[in-house]
Order: sequence, then C-alpha cells, then structure tokens
Amino acid sequence: MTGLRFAHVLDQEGREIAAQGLDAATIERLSAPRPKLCGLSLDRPRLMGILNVTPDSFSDGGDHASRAEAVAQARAMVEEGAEILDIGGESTRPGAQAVAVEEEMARVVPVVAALRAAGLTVPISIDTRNGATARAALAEGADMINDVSALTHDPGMAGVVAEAGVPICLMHAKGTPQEMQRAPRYDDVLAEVLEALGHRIEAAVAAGIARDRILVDPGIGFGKDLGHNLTLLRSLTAFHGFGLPLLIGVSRKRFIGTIGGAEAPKDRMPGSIAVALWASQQGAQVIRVHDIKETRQALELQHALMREEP
Ligand code: 9MG
Repeated sequence: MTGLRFAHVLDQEGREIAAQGLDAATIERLSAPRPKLCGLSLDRPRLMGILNVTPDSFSDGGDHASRAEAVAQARAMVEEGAEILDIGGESTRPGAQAVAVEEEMARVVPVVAALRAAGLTVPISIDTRNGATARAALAEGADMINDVSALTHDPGMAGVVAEAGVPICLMHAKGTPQEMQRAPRYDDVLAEVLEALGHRIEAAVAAGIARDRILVDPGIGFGKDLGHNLTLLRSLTAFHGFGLPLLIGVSRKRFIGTIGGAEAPKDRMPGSIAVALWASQQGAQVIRVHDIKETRQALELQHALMREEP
C-alpha cells in the first residue's frame, strides 16, 4: 500500500510509473500534507473566486460606486463558497494590452482596502506581475500573490514577496499575454513546462522566498494551444512531484469553448465545471473559477461519491 490515491503517477519527464514501484522519498513528496494556505488546510480542493476590477467589470459611475459594487460582488462570492478571492486589475487574456502599474494599483488597492474596511476576512490573492502593486495591496490586507509571469516580469516582485513572507503562485506562461497565443510551439510540452517551473521555483527560493510558501500552476491557455492544454491537464499528477500545492485555472477559457461548442465565455460554465472536477480528481489543491456556486455543488457531489463511508 502506498497511501496514494493514484495507481499510476507521471514522473518529471512525463513517464507513467506504477505507484507501487515508487521509493519512500517520492511517496512522501507526493503525499505529504501541503502546508496551510492563508489558514486554509489543503486536504480538499479550495475554490479561488475571480474578481476582476478592470474598467469593463463594474459601472464607471465613479470610484466609490465601483468600489461598492466590488465589495457587494465579493460578499456574494464568499456566500456562494469562494474560499479565496483573486483580485486582478490587468487583464491577462490572450491579446490583452498591458496596463501601467499606476493604473493597475489605482484599480486594485482601493478595492482591497474597501473589502477589509467592510469586514470581509476572506483570504485575498492579488493577480499581478508587478511588485509595486503587490506591496501596496499587501499593506492594505491582501494575503498572497498570484503572478502569471512567475517572477519574470518585474525584478522587484521576488523581494516584495520574500520580505512579506506571503504565499505566491508561480504560473507557467510562454510569452506575454499580448503575444502568447501566436502559434505557441513545444517539442514536449509537459517536460518543458515542468522544467521551466522547476527553474522558477529555484529562482524564487534563491531570492529568499520560502519553498513552503510556493504554489505551482501549469498556466492552462498561457502560450498553449488546444493539444498542449489537454496534454497538461491529462498529466497533472506530474506537477505533484514538486511537493507543492497545485493551482489550476481553466474557467471559461477558449479551449473549453472550442471543444464544447461555446463561443461566448459566459456559455462555458458546464465545460469549466467538468474540467474543475477532473483537476480535483488529479489532486489539485486550488481551483480558480468564475462560477463559484455551481462548481462548489459539483465538487461536493464528487467528494460525497469518492468517500468510502456512506
Ligand atoms: C490570472 N489568471 C488567469 N488564468 C490563470 C490561471 O490559469 N492560473 C493563475 N494562477 N492565474 C490565472
């Protein structure tokens, strides 16, 4: 008995290995309980709700009005079952233009302050590639950083995170949001993403970020085509080899619309839930979603069915 939930796992080269044949150190790395994330145990998948604070997300009826709307939306998300909020002021959709750091800060930081002033205690993640935004948001009460550039965009980011001692998600992306979907190419997508993430973990640790504060994410849709996304999703167990919590974001992404025949992102909820269930079954510890209530219900049913007792 290995104590693992998987009969087979993938090694860091993507080869399938029978769990029975693993040595004790590998089993320990794969199965050791992950440290708590912002006070949340990671013994079941946690839902990270997406709260975009870009100009098209809320009314432009003035700063106060849009802040109040963001607080109301955050409250509703928490009531629906979001356990972490991921707040972002710069769109990272394929083709999106970068925004100035000052503009990003002006969008995100007052919302974090307003959420805390309104008494919301939910852990807040800041979706940013910029150290200055991270620093200011942490000062207002944010708890962790989600950096889709894995510390490659801003040389100042690692120091901010190291100094604050907060968790950071290192996501793999090939290229920047502006150009990443222009014919991405890999010889072996799984091996290359694993290797790149391994290097980013080493860089983070070398910059003073504690290893046990790091989450990893293969970056579905970030410089990947349909085949790359499917290969990575089929191989999620390989990412547990880092011994770190795994965060997965697939919600409403293009490949779901392509396979599921849903052109508009808002019509991609059923496919998003199907992939969230898949990620949960592969042991992902954090799942980043738009449709919280619906994903929560699906995960509850999955959990009930997988439990051994009645
Ligand atoms: C900001 N953002 C959009 N998609 C994402 C994903 O898949 N993972 C993470 N960590 N962040 C994402």
